[in-house]
Amino acid sequence: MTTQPLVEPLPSQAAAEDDYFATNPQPAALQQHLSLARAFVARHAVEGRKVALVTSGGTTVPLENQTVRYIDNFSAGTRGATSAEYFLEAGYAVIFLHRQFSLLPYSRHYSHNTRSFLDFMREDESGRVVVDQEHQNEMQAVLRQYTEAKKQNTLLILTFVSITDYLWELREVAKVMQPLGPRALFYLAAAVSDFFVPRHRMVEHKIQSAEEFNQGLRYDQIPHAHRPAARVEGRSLVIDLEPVPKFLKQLVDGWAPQAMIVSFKLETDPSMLVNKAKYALGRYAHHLVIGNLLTTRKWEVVFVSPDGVKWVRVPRGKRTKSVSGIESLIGQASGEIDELDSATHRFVGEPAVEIESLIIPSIAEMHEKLMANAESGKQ
Ligand code: 9Z3
Repeated sequence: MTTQPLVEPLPSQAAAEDDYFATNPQPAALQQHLSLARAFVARHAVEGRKVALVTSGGTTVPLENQTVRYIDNFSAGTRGATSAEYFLEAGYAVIFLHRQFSLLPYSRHYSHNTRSFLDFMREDESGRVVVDQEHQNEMQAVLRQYTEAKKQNTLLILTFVSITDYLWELREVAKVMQPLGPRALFYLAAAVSDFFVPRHRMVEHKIQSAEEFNQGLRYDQIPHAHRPAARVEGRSLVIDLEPVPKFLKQLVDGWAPQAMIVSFKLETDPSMLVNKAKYALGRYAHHLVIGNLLTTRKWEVVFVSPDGVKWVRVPRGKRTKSVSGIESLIGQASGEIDELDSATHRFVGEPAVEIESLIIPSIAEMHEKLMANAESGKQ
């Protein structure tokens, strides 16, 4: 006699993925993005350049199909936009897949809410608009880098908005990048939602704020599985979110099997960071997890790779300013006490060091080694 399992086995990862893409439609701009990506990849493949796909910004979770309301997260895309600049500086061509209206490489220097581009400009005596004297050098340097990236055609900018857009774009662009083999690098800095509303449980129209406008429907009288995921019951907005399939395994094994893959792990509790990053590396078996804490992410990160655990920190006195960051928490996640006084400021005129300027060269070095190994494995 065969015994029946009490619980249905979980669908395999691949089946969950197939189901996700079969039931959550692709973004309208996908095919257009893919033809741009194909031309970009083909060109850089011929020129033998390394290509980094940098993801950046937060993903939305729409509650309605004609979306008025959505869930979002904090990410402004600073990490991604800044990193893209350092990848370009390191000789990579960059596909910058970012949340629409989040920060962009180069223009990020002037689109900050505390430093808008207008603050850098003035009218001269003849009424012509010019960059003020104080910012000439800085803006010239940024403008030159930007112009160079445009001239060399080394930066391709693509957008997403929702979590579903993001997953479609990531999967399809990864496939377009396959011919690059080990020259491709994925740098997954976007803050990706873990939960979402599947299309088949999404209402078409704006959720009404009062139950009496639900066209006579009393959701509490409908079986739970048939209720829309987001709905008004009584006076409350009730939202059931479902887990987004873990796509990283598919990326590593299926969509980009030869590429170097760098993922990020974000936590707020210092005591969890390193373990969660190790867990992710063990689970997905890729090349590098970069762990960071919400409050210290601009000044310290931890590299967790098969080689072990390595902290990357901006030295005190060279740290960028941050309104939301908490400098005194640096060192907490590694159990070290930051022995220097947090009130120490950098010397006037000494530029602050962006942590991405330390992260990217280190990744580029790891990538060189992986490419060399792949090359010697072929012989
Ligand atoms: C990060 O950890 C990024 O460093 C930040 C950057 C989002 C903190 P900002 O945009 O912030 O500069 O303000 N990204 C998190 C990546 C993520 O969501 N990872 C998922 C996971 O850990 C999927 S790989 O499960």
